[in-house]
Amino acid sequence: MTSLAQVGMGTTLAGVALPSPVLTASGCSAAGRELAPYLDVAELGAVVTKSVMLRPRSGRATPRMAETPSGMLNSIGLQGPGIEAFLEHDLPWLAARAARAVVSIAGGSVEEFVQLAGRLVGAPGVALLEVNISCPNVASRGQVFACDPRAAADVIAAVKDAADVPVLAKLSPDVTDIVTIAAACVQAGADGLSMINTLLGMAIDTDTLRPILAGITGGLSGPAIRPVAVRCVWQVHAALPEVPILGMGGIMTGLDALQFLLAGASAVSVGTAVFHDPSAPARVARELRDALADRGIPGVADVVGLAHRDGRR
Ligand code: RRO
Repeated sequence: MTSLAQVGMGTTLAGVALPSPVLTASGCSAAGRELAPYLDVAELGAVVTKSVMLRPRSGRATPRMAETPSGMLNSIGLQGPGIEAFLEHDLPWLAARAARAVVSIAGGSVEEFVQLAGRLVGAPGVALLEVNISCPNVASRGQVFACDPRAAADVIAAVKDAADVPVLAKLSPDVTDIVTIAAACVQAGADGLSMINTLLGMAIDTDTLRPILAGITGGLSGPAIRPVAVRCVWQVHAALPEVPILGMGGIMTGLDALQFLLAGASAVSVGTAVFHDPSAPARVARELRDALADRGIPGVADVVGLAHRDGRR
């Protein structure tokens, strides 16, 4: 038995030391302020901010959220204040609280991603960039760079040139072979991978006889997608065992987080869970620590990829 106090919760993600392996997930708690009444943002591994674009954006028409069995659909469409307001209001708020920021950036072209990365050079408190090449709620699938290895690599290589912190590529599960996309991003210079973004889904209202979301399709998240996410982390870790992974997709409990670590993630993001429990990232970290102690496991570093140990594929 390992005592609770003895469990090492620190982890390293793409060369960055984090005090906890549990982070927020992009898009689910803006830039962290909403969570402040419920947890100490500095105790999280990091706050992963909502994808920011160059300019302010109002997003898609409403309704843009819908509940589904064990999950939810969103069709937000990259609503946000734009990079200048983000730099003025959001990052300083996190830095003042000694929270680490993983800044998610999204662009419509390689050039937009490069400009965003450039604006973030030297910004206070930025630990990593998460390059969102996988937003499902865009006008055309051609804009989902993560669905094509070449397009994904072009974005990542350009961001790497412009950035002054390690870069994670955020991948989509909506591809034939996620390992091909992961390998292309790593080849292009990604320091790590975030997986997974939401799955493209839709729901139809059987009273109005119309799609529920104004945008028709949306991104599916929550426990419904957890087995898909664990499978993606497993496949990529098996193929690229040295590549750091930030895992996410339907994590509600410490045991869910443990699954991702066992599959090969070095840290995890908690997203959809905060909609009904805003303290979820802190609670998941406590539950994970308890689970490690119960199993006599000294620390997070001892379980990363452990489920692969007998070579079963
Ligand atoms: O803003 C969104 O609609 C959105 C984004 Br950027 C994303 O990456 N994933 C998602 O499910 N929704």
